[in-house]
Amino acid sequence: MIQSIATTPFAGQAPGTSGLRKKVRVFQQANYAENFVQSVFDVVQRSDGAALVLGGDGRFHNRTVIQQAIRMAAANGYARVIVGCGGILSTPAASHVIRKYGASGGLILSASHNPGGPDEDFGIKYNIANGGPAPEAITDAIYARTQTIARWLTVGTPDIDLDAIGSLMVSGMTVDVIDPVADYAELMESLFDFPAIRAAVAGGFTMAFDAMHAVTGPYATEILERRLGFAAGTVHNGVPLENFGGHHPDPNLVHAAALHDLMMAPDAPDFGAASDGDGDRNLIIGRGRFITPSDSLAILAANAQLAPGYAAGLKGIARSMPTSAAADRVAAALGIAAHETPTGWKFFGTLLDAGLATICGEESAGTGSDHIREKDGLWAVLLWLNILVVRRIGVDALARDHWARFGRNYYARHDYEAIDTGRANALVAALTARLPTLPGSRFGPLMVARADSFSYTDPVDASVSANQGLRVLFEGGSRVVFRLSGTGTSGATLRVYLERYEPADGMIGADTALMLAPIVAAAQDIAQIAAYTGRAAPDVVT
Ligand code: VG1
Ligand code: CO
Repeated sequence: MIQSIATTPFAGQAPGTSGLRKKVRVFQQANYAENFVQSVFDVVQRSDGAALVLGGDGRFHNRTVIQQAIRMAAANGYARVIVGCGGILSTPAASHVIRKYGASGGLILSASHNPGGPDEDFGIKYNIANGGPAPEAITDAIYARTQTIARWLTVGTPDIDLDAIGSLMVSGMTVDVIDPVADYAELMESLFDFPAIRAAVAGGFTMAFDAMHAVTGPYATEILERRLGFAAGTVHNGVPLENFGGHHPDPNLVHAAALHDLMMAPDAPDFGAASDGDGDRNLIIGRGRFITPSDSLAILAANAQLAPGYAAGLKGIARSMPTSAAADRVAAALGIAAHETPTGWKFFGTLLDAGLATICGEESAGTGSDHIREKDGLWAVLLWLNILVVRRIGVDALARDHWARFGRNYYARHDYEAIDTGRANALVAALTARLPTLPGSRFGPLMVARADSFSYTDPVDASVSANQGLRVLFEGGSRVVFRLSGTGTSGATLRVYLERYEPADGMIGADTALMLAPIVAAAQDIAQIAAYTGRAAPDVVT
């Protein structure tokens, strides 16, 4: 029996960079999650017999929304729901499951790298049939629907047993509770040289992986410890917790400080890595050497053909605009296209579907390929492992080798978190107004060559996305980019992206902070960050 529940719209249900993210308390309001899920179901295209994939990163409130979404899917005419056991699916695993089973789309319940728990964050994102995040045309339509919604549909069935693998019926709809790890692990085994990695491990190669008490724990334990033979205990914090142990599941040098300290010690393992709340980000760190995500993208692209899944070479490389240009140099050397998109994985989908790019990446620790349509944390870890063992080289040596060939893009991101929204908007407005006056201006040793607001025209579907970040480009290839985060849940977060290029015969072995100091000073001057934010220094430097 389908029940129609009357409701009224909530303000502010606009999906951001990656889905709708709000405080758990906001999501716990009556009708809040239901309104958003119903708006998705009202808007997205599907045929009779459509399947929906459902899973999340296991954070607090995950099970509640999963149970409700199953009832709502049944009431909205889905023939089948495929849900990860325990309500668990990492974002990359969900993307793969959507593609593998031909689902019409999926709901991924996650606020990704944001903290979890009753007083922290929750999120819902919708992915389309190609496995990727819904493009802006769809998220805009979903948002519009949330502003007019008057009812949501459900069936009055009890909660299902999410912890038993198998099939059952909910009001005429099939629900398949699947092993969340198996399909994904099989895909990874098809892409990478597991025998070569296993042999290196047997020969003494060691690593540490920090799952940050988030969703990748079970995936990493199965793949790294069971299938590749790394010692038990290689996976740290491998048990997913609803509040991620009280930490931010954000794999950067601030929140994965324990891994960083371990890897900087003289007796560190050969390789270190971490992943985020929903498993789509990665941190790569060697003994004594942190690899910036932008460098990781470039190094992976330059060596990808060493992995069986990429032996045929790459069709192109895509990166988000704030990501450093290191990958562009690799693309030029390989004679393939380099694409520059706005921030957010949803912009890579058309390029991947059209065969214009094979590998994509973002400076925010996201890397991935055309094997799915999301960024993929463990994929990046496995490609690194594959390259290291085939080349028989360490992380630091590989990075130095890369810079000696391509030059080095020194890079950092400064985040000013939870600042007043009005002040953040004022900073952006003032800077936008100032942009046309900047070319030809000198800031210390730096001369501004160009300044603009980044606008993107998708080469496949010709859709235009404007206002995607303010860029100040200096002569010689250095630059600073300013943009406001679209994933935060309190106030505004200003991100300042700093980059300096040194050619291969330049200073490629220097300290990043020293090399970027003139650009940091210029950024302060250009955007008046301290005056607008009231902050003397960023909250997070990555
Ligand atoms: C951030 C990153 C962006 C990433 C997005 C989702 O967005 O900058 O590169 O795609 O998070 O990542 P923003 O708008 O806050 O800068 V995840 O792993 O949190 O889904
Ligand atoms: Co994530």
